[in-house]
Amino acid sequence: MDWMSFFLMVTLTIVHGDIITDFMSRNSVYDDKSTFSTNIMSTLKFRSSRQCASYCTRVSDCKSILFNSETRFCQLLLVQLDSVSDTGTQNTIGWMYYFRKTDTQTTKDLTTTSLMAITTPFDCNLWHNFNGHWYKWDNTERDFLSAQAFCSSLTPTSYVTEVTSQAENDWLVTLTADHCGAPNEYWLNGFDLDDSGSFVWLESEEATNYTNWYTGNPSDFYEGCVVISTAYYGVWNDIQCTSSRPVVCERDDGD
Ligand SMILES: [Ca+2]
Ligand SMILES: [Ca+2]
Repeated sequence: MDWMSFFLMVTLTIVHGDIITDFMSRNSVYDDKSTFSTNIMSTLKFRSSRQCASYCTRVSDCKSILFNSETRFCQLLLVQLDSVSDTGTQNTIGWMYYFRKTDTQTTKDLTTTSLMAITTPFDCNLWHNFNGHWYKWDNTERDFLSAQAFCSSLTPTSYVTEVTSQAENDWLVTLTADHCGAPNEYWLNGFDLDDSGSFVWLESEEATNYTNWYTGNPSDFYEGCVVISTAYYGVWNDIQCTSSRPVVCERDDGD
């Protein structure tokens, strides 16, 4: 490395470090640590830890971040990690932990920069990552077949959400009700193929092993499609496929 490159690298490191430390502090104790899924606000993709940190400082509920410099994933956390919220190590390595300074600590910074004057709320029009899958909320009410067509028409292509765990079910409530302020009944991709009352996921073609049926459901009566009520604890109801509901589309990581 020649001196010019070295000088440039040092300069970039210093500038990079300064922007981070204005708002976020580094704590390597929680590098590569994981936490409860309910503590993860969302997972986004940014080019640098600086962009990840910057996004966090503009979202009021974001308390800390884990940024992976290899995959570029940026996890926004609703808590600062401590012995209670730390649930062990991540499946992958390369995660660096930063926590957001308290308001008192940043008051001085606020007056000296315009960055904090920008307030960017959670953007419901973007894809958001949860547990390795991407989700996109859409508030337009369509019948089930149109909702399916809508998801598959997106770029990248996707499918109506298939819920395979309690954590994913909770995430749909968080996304639609908490973040997007639109608690409602949303289509799921389950379908009662043979009118037997047992549902399969149309994308994975697997049986609905995890379910969260509301009492008395599936109730059938020509109700071959499924909705999740994010206004009511994420319970499921089978309804007629010709009803109109909004949708959350899902796609796999890397798609
Ligand atoms: Ca899923
Ligand atoms: Ca029903």
